[in-house]
Amino acid sequence: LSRELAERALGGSRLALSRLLTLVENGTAEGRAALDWLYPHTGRAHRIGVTGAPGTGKSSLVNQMAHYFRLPRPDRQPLRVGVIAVDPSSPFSGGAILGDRVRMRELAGDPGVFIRSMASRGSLGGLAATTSGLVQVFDAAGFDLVMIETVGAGQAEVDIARLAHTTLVVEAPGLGDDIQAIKAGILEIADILVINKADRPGVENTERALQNMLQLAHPGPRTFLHHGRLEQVEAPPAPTSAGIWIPPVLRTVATESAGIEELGEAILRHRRHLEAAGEWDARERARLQAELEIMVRETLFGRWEAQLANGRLAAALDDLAGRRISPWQAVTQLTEGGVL
Ligand SMILES: Nc1nc2c(ncn2[C@@H]2O[C@H](COP(=O)(O)OP(=O)(O)OP(=O)(O)O)[C@@H](O)[C@H]2O)c(=O)[nH]1
Ligand SMILES: [Mg+2]
Repeated sequence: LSRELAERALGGSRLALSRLLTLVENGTAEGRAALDWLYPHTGRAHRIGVTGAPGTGKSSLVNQMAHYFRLPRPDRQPLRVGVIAVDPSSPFSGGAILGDRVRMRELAGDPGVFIRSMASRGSLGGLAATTSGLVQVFDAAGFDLVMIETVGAGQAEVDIARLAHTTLVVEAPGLGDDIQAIKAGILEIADILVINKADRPGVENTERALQNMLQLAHPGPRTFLHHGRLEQVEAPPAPTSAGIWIPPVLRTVATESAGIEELGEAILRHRRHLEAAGEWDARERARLQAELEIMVRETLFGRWEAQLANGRLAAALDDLAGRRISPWQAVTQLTEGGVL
């Protein structure tokens, strides 16, 4: 079943793609088998993370960008765009936020855009791993760009941003969003900063605040710091002829399609930068290592949980709470007997 679905998804069937995404999202055995089969076909898609505080206009921007990348340009074919909205606080489809042209295209069955919402709750094997599986499906099915929208600035968003080659952090004037984002360290992961709702008052202040933060954050090889674990794997990349990427700060008004071309082109320019600087492969490797570690951890934990005799955990907790054993003694007790 999964092999057949995967073949049909590769062949361009939207129904097969949709079913496959569901199998993967639900963490089923068929989903896993399909991913095994699809994996050799992955590795080409440009993964773009879009994160920021609630209501800053991420979904509106994603829709506008999807539309922009579909336009034929003198220098390239229309690009195929997959979208994954992780735990959207406002539903993606059916809302007024969907650009009319994009929606019409969807209705007309444009195989070049596919939008998928995903609930974060109850995802098996961790949100980042599940999202990664969905991205692999889009990638194998030939989507050139996969945009991943996440809300907020917590660890989950940072983990998901690590999946991306290019991370957009979306801010809006006022509301102190910039301060929140800075607090959470989300700026560290930004490759492109977007000030959306630039039609609102206070845009200059937000821009100044972001520029100042960037200057503080920037000296030296901060591109290297971006996607986390890289530094533990290899030495910082020496500045190459491709130079160091300094995250641009761009203004947009998603509701009026303003600034979308500049944003779209900045995303594509970032890809070229990563490739020229050798960072595309370095990020890929760092991401694979991070994902592999997470998956091994989940697998071992699952095995440990499965073999645990009834009541053993409760008994150990009683002993811990009663100060009869220490936490490390509890770990030793609970893992002895060749769990792995
Ligand atoms: N004035 C103005 N309003 C905008 C702009 N972009 C989006 N909006 C409006 O802001 C509201 C939120 O937009 P969304 O695109 O849903 O924002 P979001 O960041 O995806 O929201 P969540 O996914 O719920 O966090 C909607 O009512 C949009 O119409 C903009 O550039 N200017
Ligand atoms: Mg949204």
